[in-house]
Amino acid sequence: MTNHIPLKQVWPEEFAQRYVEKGYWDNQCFGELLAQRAQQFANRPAVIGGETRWTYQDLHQKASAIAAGLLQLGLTRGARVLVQLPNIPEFISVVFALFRAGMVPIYALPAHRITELEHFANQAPADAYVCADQFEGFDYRVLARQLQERCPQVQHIIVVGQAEEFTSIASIEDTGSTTTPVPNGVAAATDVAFLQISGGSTGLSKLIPRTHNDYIYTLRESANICGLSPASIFLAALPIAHNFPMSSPGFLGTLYAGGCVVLSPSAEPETCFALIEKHQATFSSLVPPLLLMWLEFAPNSQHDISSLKTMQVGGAKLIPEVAKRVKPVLGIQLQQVFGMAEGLVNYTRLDDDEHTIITTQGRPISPDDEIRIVDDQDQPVAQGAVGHLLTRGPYTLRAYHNNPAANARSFTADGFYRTGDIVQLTDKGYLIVQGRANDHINRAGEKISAEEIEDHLLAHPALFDAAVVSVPDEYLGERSCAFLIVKNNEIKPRAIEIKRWIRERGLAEFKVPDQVVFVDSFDTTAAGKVSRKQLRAQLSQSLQQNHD
Ligand code: OOB
Repeated sequence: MTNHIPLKQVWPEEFAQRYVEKGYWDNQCFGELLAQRAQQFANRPAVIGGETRWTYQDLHQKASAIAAGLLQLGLTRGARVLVQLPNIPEFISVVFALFRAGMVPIYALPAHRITELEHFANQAPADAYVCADQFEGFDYRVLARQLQERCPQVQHIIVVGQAEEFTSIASIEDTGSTTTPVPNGVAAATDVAFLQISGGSTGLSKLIPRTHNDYIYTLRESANICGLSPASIFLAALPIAHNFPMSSPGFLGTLYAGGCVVLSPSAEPETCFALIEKHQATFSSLVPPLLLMWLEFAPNSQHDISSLKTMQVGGAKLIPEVAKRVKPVLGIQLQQVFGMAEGLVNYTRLDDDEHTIITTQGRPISPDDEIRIVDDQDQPVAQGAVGHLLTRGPYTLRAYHNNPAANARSFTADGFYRTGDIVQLTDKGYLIVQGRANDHINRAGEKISAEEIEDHLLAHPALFDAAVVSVPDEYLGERSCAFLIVKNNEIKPRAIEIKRWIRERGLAEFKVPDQVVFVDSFDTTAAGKVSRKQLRAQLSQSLQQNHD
C-alpha cells in the first residue's frame, strides 16, 4: 500500500494569510463540519434517496463507521479513492467517510467508462475504487474487473450493493462500527479534500485539487447567497459528482445549512416532479437543456410543484428567451450560475432585478475573486468589452494535480487561472458569457474535448484524419460532429461503426459523436497551414451554412 503524505494546494503565503484574516478560510475540515451539524440538527432529515431516509445523526454515524472500516482495510490518511456512484445516499456517506479519514475521493461520473477511469486512476494515482453494483442497466463490477487488470495499484474494490468477489460497503460499515472511531479532525483544513474532474478542454481530463478550507468557504457563501436554511429541501436532479449540484449550493451547501437532500436517480421531469411533490422540495439545479424539458413538461403535469421556490441554472449558457419563461411557466425564481470545477462561481442574486437575472450569468461569490478580462495578448480590454476571462481568488486552484504541462498552459505567471471562457463584464460587475476560446463541446453541460475524441478516431484503421467540432443544437445547446477523411484505398465506414468504435474504446456515452460527416479533404481556404482551431471553426461554419 502506498504511503501518502496528504496532498496540499498551495496559495502564496500573503494570499493564504489574507484569506484567513478575512475569515474566508475558517480552519475547519469536513469531518468536523459533519460532527457539528450532527449535534446541531441531530434528528432532522439529512438525506433521502429511494426508501432510505437518514437524519444528520444517521449520516454522521455511517460516515464514522465507514471511515473506521476503511482504515481497518489498510487504507491510510492521504489515500486516493476513485468514487463512481450515482445519486444514492451512499455517495454522501462514503465521501464524508473519506473526508473524515483524511482520504481523498476522486469523483468519476457514472457515465465514465474504462478509458476515463484508467486515466484518473493513473493520474491520481488511486489506491481504491468505490462503485455501485449496477445502475441504469450497467454493471460497474465489470468495470471494476477491467480497472484491476489495467491498474494494479488500485488494490481495493468496494461495492455498494452485491459485491460478488469484491468488498461490500456494508461489510466495511459493520467492521467500522465495532472499532475505535477515527477523530473528526484528522485532516488539516489546508489539506486537499478531494480531486474533482476538469471538463478537459485540451486532451484528457485534468484533476482539480480542492482543499477543505477553500471548498467549505464556497459552501458557506453559496448557502447565504441562495438563501438556504434548515428548512431548505434540495432536489438533486443532476449527477451529484458534478461540481454544480455538489456545491453551488448543491447537496453540500444544503447540508452546510442544515437542510435536507433528496436524491433523484434521473433529471427527467416525470421523476423529478413526483419527488418534488412527495418531499416538498424547495429548490433544485439544472443545466439549460433539462430546464427546457421541464418547461415543456410542466403545463401538462398533474404534480403539484408549488413547494419549489428557486431554480439554479448553469453549466452552459442559458439564453434570455428561455430564462424569461421560468417564472411564468414554473412559478419559481431563476438564479443563473456560471461556475467551474476549478473554482470561480458566479450567481445572480435573489434580489437582483429581472433584467440582470435574465441577461447575465451573475457575479462572483467572493469580494476577493479577482477578475481580469484580456485580449489574445493578455492585455486588459476596455471596460465592457469582450475578452478572455482570467481569475484568481480564495477558492480557485493554483495548479492542477500532477500535470506540469497543463499548469504551464493554464495559469499566468502571477497565478491567474485561464478559464478558456470569453466573457463581458457589465458596469455592475456581472459577467455575461459569450463563448469559449478553446475547442471543447459543451453538450448539455457535459464538456467534451475535441482533441481527446480526435485521438480516438485517428486510431481507427480506416481513418486518415479527423476534426471534431461543436454545432449549435436546439435541445443540447451544442452537439458534436466528427468530420472524417478516409485513408486512400479504404472503404468508408458507416457512421454507426464510427460511433461503435468510440464506445468500444471505453469512453463515456456523451463523448460519442452525435453526427458524422465524411469529407474528401479539409478544404481550408486560408493560404498555407491553418491551426486545428481555425480548421474546426471553418468546418463548424460550413455545416451551419449547409443547414441554412
Ligand atoms: C460547471 O463546471 P464545469 O467544470 O463542468 O464546467 C465549467 C465550464 C465553464 O468554464 C464554462 O465554459 C461553462 O462550463 N459554464 C457556463 C455556465 N456555467 C458553466 N457557460 C455559460 N453559462 C453558464 N452559466 O459547469 C459548473 C460548476 C459550478 C457551478 C455551475 C457550473
